[in-house]
Amino acid sequence: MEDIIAKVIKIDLDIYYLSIEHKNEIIQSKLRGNLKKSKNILVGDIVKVEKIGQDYMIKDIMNRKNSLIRPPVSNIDQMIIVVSVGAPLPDYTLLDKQLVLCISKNIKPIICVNKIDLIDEDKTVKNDIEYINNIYSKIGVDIVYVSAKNGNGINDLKKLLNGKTSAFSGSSGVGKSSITKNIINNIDFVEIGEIGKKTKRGKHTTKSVKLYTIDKDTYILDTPGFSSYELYDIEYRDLRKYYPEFLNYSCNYDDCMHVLESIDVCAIKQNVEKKNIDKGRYERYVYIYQKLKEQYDRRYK
Ligand SMILES: Nc1nc2c(ncn2[C@@H]2O[C@H](COP(=O)(O)OP(=O)(O)O)[C@@H](O)[C@H]2O)c(=O)[nH]1
Ligand SMILES: [Mg+2]
Ligand SMILES: [Zn+2]
Repeated sequence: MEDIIAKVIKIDLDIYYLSIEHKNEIIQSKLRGNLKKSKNILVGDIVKVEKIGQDYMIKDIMNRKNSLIRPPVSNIDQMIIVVSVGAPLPDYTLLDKQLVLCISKNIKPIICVNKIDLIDEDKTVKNDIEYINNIYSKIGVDIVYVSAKNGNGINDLKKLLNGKTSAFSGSSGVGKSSITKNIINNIDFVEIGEIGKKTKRGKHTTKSVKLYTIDKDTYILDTPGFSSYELYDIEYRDLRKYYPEFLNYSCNYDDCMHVLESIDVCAIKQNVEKKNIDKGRYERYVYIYQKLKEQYDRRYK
């Protein structure tokens, strides 16, 4: 029999819930003995499955595109970074950290600007929309403007999700839940929590990371895990690699960190001065760099 290719959407002790590729079908499976010790399967993994009698068995795990430790998940295609132009106002340091995380993990970042219905209420709304549009589209990030309140832009966002595995991130109050609710409205939504109940296992045994199937091959990660935004495995020396606008310029020294070096030798500082690089982005880079370096120094002193 031909192998089935499927995606792990939930793990409940030794039961793996799989969504079959190109189908709206979910099956339960177990791990074949020889895999048990060697591999730690994550939600998001693509696996090869065989049917033995009535049972589905995972016999192989495909190579991962990426994986995260917190939350433990693999093969995230894109991150919908939600920022709000009403309360809470955009936190650009947080936004930049999220972009660094995405770029370092080969996850496509998409900035989702929410609460655009507030545009007439306050001048800061317009300013923030303009700033985001100017600075972040210039460095190659896709931006989508929505209002979870009146539904504007939600269809554009839905289109971007098609055929992809997406995670939502952003601080509390920006509208992640409201947007998600809007998206899964009117879709034949597979509530995997229901499947969990049939196994009669305690709820507490379920790992909190799971993928919602919103269509064939279209998944949304459901996890509270993207809330601390520590860049836990990024070396301060590598931070500069994850700023697309820095890569256009070369400094006098290959190992220039663009922080303590003099402007005479640092092409990044020169181009901040010339306004080719946004000053705010640069200042936040320095701030994040210093935090990462402090962390590093504390660990290795
Ligand atoms: N005006 C306006 N308020 C919104 C919008 N989206 C969400 N909110 C409100 O913002 C608050 C936080 O939303 P919520 O979805 O819980 O944010 P989360 O913490 O990111 O999940 C709630 O009071 C929502 O009603 C929007 O598009 N416009
Ligand atoms: Mg929420
Ligand atoms: Zn430099």
